[in-house]
Parts: sequence; structure tokens; C-alpha cells
Amino acid sequence: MLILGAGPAGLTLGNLLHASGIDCVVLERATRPQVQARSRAGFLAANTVRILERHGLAEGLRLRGREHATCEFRTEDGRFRLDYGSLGRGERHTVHPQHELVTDLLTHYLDRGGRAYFGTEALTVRDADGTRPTVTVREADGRTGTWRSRYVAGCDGRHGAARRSIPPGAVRRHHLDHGLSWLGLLAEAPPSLDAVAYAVHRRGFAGHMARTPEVTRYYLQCERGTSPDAWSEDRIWDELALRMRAAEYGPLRRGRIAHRAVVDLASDVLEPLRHGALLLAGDAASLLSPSAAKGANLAVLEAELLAGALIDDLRHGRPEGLAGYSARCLAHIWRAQEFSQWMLRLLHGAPGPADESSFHDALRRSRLASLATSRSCQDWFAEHYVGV
Ligand code: RFL
Repeated sequence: MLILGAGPAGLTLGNLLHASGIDCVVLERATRPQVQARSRAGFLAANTVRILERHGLAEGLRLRGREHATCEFRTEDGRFRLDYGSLGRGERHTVHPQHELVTDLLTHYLDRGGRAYFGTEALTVRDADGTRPTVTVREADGRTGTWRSRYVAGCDGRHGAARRSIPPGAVRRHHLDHGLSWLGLLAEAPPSLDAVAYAVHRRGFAGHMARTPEVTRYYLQCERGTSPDAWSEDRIWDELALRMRAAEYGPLRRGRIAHRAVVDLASDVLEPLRHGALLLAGDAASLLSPSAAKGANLAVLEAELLAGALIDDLRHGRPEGLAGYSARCLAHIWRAQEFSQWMLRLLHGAPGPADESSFHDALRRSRLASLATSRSCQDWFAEHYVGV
């Protein structure tokens, strides 16, 4: 079994297959230190924690993860908090930065004899419609090589070889460009408040999310095409303070901006998540806007479903699970897409002609007012915000 990519999807899958005695190899383009340093997600859903616990993979997050269950909205109409841990199904997030989760999963896999090759970039997957797909790779020393296996799991993200190798028309790609961009920032500063904060401002959205006691993620909506380095640190902090209404609600704790990247908000779903012997999971299968923090959680869920189906097929000769893998995942993916889209419309007006955007802006205010005042709306929000 070949697994392309050592992110949350590939490493969860690798651990589950290896624990079932299935011979598998993870091929990863980056070096091990690069993989373990990539900061992205931080909020793990309760279901993700349950999956990791079920398979003995939750030790790190139990030791270092912190429960989180409050979010705050700041708008032109004031601010309100939702203690979502006491709404909906009463579930909470666990804050555990993605690079720590990846490090936990990788260490667990390698310590138990799992095989992984770093600096090994998959170039193409060929013959996926046969029973012996071939992966051509560029190895760490620059030479090309080939790997063959019964199945290939494409867990190599949105720009990986798995997606590229699917012939045009073989699967359908549903795609939506939201026309919005966020400057994603990691600040070497403690969180400024004890809640996730979403600030809606006429100058654009701003977000605040704890990562660790020393590091906080912030987002600033920016113009499409903005270079990540275009904003000075002072401008970033001033703009965050303005949009988050720090003068009214309390100052932000400033620190060095350690990482910055512009994210063009887009979503897509491939359907089905399979081309013959090539099976997709994680961002390779579906890309979500980061508005609802679902991507890493879906990656873990899909990896568990794929592992179960592969184990049934390879160990017990039951291929039905693999046949149903795509449909099972797509049901979860579309629910997550729908909620991410709803969140996006909660936090932004819509780009477009002035009259349309003022209409969307009024809808956004009304949506926020419902969330602030309606218990059933809050229960719905909590269930979907923490769930996958
Ligand atoms: P990953 O993590 O991208 O891992 C893919 C791995 O494949 C490797 N690779 C290749 N290897 C071999 N050959 C090739 N040709 C290869 N091409 C790529 C890469 O080096 C990498 O190691 O995909 P995976 O496993 O599917 O996991 C998906 C998540 O990483 C992603 O959905 C989340 O980070 C999304 N996301 C968030 N999700 C959450 O659930 N909660 C959050 O709070 C959250 N915050 C975020 C996010 C994504 C962000 N970015 C990237 C837009 C915040 C940000 C800023």
C-alpha cells in the first residue's frame, strides 16, 4: 500500500494500516523537519479526538491539548459570546496545533516500524485503472524511481500528484472561488482573550484564535492579490486593533509576526473520491475555506473511513467498503462545506456590485442577530461548529 503525503490524512491512515499488519509506505515530498514545522490548523473537533483515542493516537493531545468552547463575535452592533460547549451536543474543541498533531502521528508511526521516505516527491500515478498502479517519484538525491502497489492513497494535499494524475473527465470537480482573501498570521504573543474572536468590520474581517500560551493565530481580510509582505508589523497590529475594536473591548497582546501567508478563499470537492486503485483523502479530496476550521478534521475522519475499507478488502477479502468509501465521505464533506459557506457569509458581505453587496451585508447582520438571540440557531451553530 502506498500513501502519498505525510499530513494528518496520510499519517492517520498509515498508523491504522500499519497497526492492522498491512505493509505500507509513506512517500513525502518535504523533509521530516519541514513536515513537523508546518503550522496550520489548531482546533480539533470532538469527533477527531474520539478517532485518535480509538486508535491509541491521542497521547500527545491529551498531554498538551487544551479544551476550548467559547467564541465571541464583534460587530457594528456590539459583541456577544457563545459558550458553545453548553449548546447543541455540548461538545468542545481541543486546541492542539497541527504541527504537533503531525509530529505525534509521525513519531507513533515510525516508532512502531512504519516506513516513510522523506524528500521523495510523487510525480505521477499511472495505471490507476488497473490492479497494479505505479507511482513515479523524484527521490531525495534527484534520481527518479518507481513504486508499485495494489492501492495508492492520495493524501498529498491540494497541489499533489494524486489530483494531477486523474485524467480529465474521470472525476468531477465542483469548485467555488469565494473571491475573498485572508492574510493568515502567526504571532509570537499570548492570546488576547479567552475566546475565538470573529470581528466583522466595514474595513473587513479580522479573526483571533489561540494556538498555545505563547502563539496566537490572527486573520485579516485583505485585497485579492496582496503580497504577504506588503503589510508592516505595525500596520498589521493597528489594523487588527481597529477591526477587533480593541479601544472598546480591550487591547491586543502584540508580538513578533513569525509567519504570514495570504489564503485565497476557495472550496472544491472531487466526486467520486476514487479513480480505480487511486483513493483520495484529506485536502486531495476536498478543499474547504478555513472559515470553519474543518479541513484537518475531515482529513482524519476520511483517513479512518479509508483505513477501515482497505483493511476489509486487503485482510478479509471484502471489497464492499471500498466501493462505498466515496459516498460515505462525500456525505460528511458536503455538510462541512455547507457550514463553512454559512460561516463565510456570517463573517463577510459578498463581493459584487454595490446594490447586491449591500443586500448581502444586510443579510449578514440579520444572520448575526439570529445567532446572538435565538437559542435554536445557537444550538444548530454549536452542533455544526464543533462537529464533522
Ligand atoms: P496536508 O496537510 O497538506 O498534507 C499533505 C502532505 O503531502 C505532501 N505532498 C507530497 N508528498 C509527496 N509527493 C507529492 N507530490 C506531494 N505533494 C504534497 C505535503 O508536503 C504534505 O506533507 O494535507 P492533509 O493531510 O489532507 O491535511 C489537510 C489539512 O492540512 C488542512 O485541511 C488544514 O490545515 C486546513 N486548516 C484548518 N483545518 C482545521 O481543521 N482546523 C483549522 O483550524 C485549520 N486552520 C487550515 C487552517 C489551513 C490553512 N491554510 C493552509 C490555508 C489555517 C490555514 C492558514
